[in-house]
Amino acid sequence: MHLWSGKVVTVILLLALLLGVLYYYNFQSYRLVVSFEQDQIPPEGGSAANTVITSHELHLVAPNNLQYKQPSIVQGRTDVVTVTPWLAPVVWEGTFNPVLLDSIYTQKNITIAATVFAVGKYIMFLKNFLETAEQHFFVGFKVHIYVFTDRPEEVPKVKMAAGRQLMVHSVPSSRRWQEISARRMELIQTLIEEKLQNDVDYIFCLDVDSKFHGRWGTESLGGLVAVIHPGYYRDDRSKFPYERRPASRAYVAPGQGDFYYCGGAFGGLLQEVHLLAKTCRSNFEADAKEGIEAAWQEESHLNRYMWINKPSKVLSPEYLWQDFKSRNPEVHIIRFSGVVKNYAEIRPNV
Ligand code: 5GW
Ligand code: MN
Repeated sequence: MHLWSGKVVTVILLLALLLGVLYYYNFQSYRLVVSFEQDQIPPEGGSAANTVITSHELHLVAPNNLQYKQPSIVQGRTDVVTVTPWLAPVVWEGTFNPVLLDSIYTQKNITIAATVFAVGKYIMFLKNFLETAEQHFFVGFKVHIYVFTDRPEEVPKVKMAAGRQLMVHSVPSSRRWQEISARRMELIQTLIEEKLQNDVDYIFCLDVDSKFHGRWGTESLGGLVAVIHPGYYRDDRSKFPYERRPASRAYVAPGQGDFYYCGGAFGGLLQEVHLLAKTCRSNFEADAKEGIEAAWQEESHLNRYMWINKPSKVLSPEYLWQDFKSRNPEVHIIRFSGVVKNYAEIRPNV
């Protein structure tokens, strides 16, 4: 009897040891996966772990007297996907109530920043961009537009509504697109660090060779916000123009990738966009040191970033169409689109 219970104790101890070893092994491999992905993030501070995200998303208060159409739980858009597999909303016309959203966000007294680069001849696009932003971009909200240009004296005088401001920052001229592109993320990173920390809640980074045609407002707010590229959204992921060389830090392997996102528009909470800009810049620069330039420069790095760091809100191609493309039936409204440009005329010929 005594001997038998001794054996039971030994078996139990052995089992416990085995479980301990298994648990340790599992924990180690989990840590390996995590630290591999963190290679994407610069080690010197600002990593996801020590970034404090103060979110306006967490508590949505509506005014109690607002009258609006009853939302349906069984009827809505059925021709498009309105939620990602990680349950982020995909914003299409007909999925949100603009009056309700505006009344929720008005109470939060938020400020939205937008950055736009107009280097060299791209200054010619700025007037249209700014004038149409006045008509459609966060109308009725506090908006600060930051223009980065080498031609500050050519910035058009556009009349802006109360609470909306234009800030002009000088940048050196550059003949190489690679330099302009590389510096975009750096300038966004330092702008956030040095100027925006205390007065801005959300930021959007937009291409200047585009203009607004319809509402772009509070429905687009989220932690990390990406826009679906209009050129590829019906294609198989094998056709997406991701960076395909493993040597690049923008690499996306075959069989990976959710959507192909635009480099010409992205945004979100200030802290989220800061981490994105910092990470993309550091990966871009580390690639450059090894003589690698990703297929679509920062757009490739952005796509790699969004594959690992899933956007919490995805904007449909309504939010960055292209003027040369005819409108597809699922696109009920074009809100923002890239203008047709004469490359020979506007780009520095290097
Ligand atoms: C872009 C391509 C080749 C050489 C120079 C440029 C360029 C881009 C430039 O000379 N000046 C400039 O301000 N940019 C900024 O980068 C603009 O904000 C522009 O919207 C953005 C992205 O370049 P795009 O719009 O030519 O790129 P795609 O992919 O929209 O055609
Ligand atoms: Mn563009």
